[in-house]
Amino acid sequence: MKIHPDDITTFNQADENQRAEDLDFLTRRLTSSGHDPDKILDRLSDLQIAIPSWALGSGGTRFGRFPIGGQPRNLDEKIEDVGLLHQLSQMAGNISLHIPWDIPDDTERIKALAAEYHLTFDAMNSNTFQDQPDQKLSYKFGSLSHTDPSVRKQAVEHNKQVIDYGKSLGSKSMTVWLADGSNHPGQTNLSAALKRTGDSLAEIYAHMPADWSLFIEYKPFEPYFYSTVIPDWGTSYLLASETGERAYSLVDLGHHLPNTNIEQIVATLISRGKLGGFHFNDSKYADDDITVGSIKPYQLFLIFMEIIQGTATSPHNPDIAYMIDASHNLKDPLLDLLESLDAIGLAFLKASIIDFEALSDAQNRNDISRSSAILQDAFHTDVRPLLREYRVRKGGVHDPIRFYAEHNIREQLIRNRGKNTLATGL
Ligand SMILES: [Mn+2]
Repeated sequence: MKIHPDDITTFNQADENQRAEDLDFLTRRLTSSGHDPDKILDRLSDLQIAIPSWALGSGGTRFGRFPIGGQPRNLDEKIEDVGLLHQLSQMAGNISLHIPWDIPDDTERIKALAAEYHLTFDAMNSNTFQDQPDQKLSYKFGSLSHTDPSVRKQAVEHNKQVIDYGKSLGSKSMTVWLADGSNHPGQTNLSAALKRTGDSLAEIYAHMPADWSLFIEYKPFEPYFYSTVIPDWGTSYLLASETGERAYSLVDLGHHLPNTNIEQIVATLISRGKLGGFHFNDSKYADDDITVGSIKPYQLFLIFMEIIQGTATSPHNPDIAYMIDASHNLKDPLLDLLESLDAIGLAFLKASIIDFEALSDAQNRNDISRSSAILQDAFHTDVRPLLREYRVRKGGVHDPIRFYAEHNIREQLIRNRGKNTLATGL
């Protein structure tokens, strides 16, 4: 669904004066503390967040699923939905495909359709964590790490095929989240499984074009509960370093044990030029996959602080591929994604207005109280006027969440697609 530009203009004009006043107040504050709001907005424009093709329908748990109506029935409709998110927010200019859930029937046509919505294809995602109906060998006991070379070969071939799809769509990277692991002590030889995984990754890497990157995602538990082959950033970093120059670690916020200092992991990886990808979500207990920023907004702010500082001092780190990796079990997926985009934009803007010079000075003097005051000052600044201004300037709407509700978009989607549609994905 494309929104008519007149609807956007009408919506934005409604409280134009109030917005101008709010922006003026913030601009004066920022300018007086040495910030250039236009420069900050330019940097925000570079922060495009990929929406995964599997996040547009209702999610579920292993206990059940409560679908909502109007879900996208095919890849075309998924692209339409991401296009809508991007048109409203101006922050979701990429789509991340999952194979085999979203195999493009005709890559040229799909590429052209995405271009119509001003979308490009971000990292491709393979799947060796479940068996497909037509699959010869089972991944029950692993894929890239399997003891049987023929299962490993099948998994490697699948990854190569995903790269080939990505090549024809203009993607430049591949994410491997390896679910391999074990449920029982003694079930696998841990070091041998890691070695086999490294060998499989090397084969996948060798298949990538020279301008592609490989992202290696880690997770401490689930779906296996005793061990996972790539449990933490250290193992991911080790594999990335051994696999090659264009292999990087990918940090998923939910893939850590409770209270892990994720911002420190981000800082360490960037300092070594090895942070390639980042997945947004939030959690209270484990990999809850709920709306980013809804539980720990301060953590998100601290992560962006490390990203901004790190990329300034480690220019050898590549541009980070950002993606929202959440599951929408109760909320309307599109609304939830718009909320996530808001949270990401606000955390980024707050981190952008940190007085880094003063912070560095306070750190060098070991003035803890001053350091923390500098962070609090940025974090508590209401930067919403700046995010609204960004969207309006780029042709989006100042408040995508309100626009979505007021224009009854879900109801329109249900009318167009039906009430009992099902989207492929988790
Ligand atoms: Mn992820």
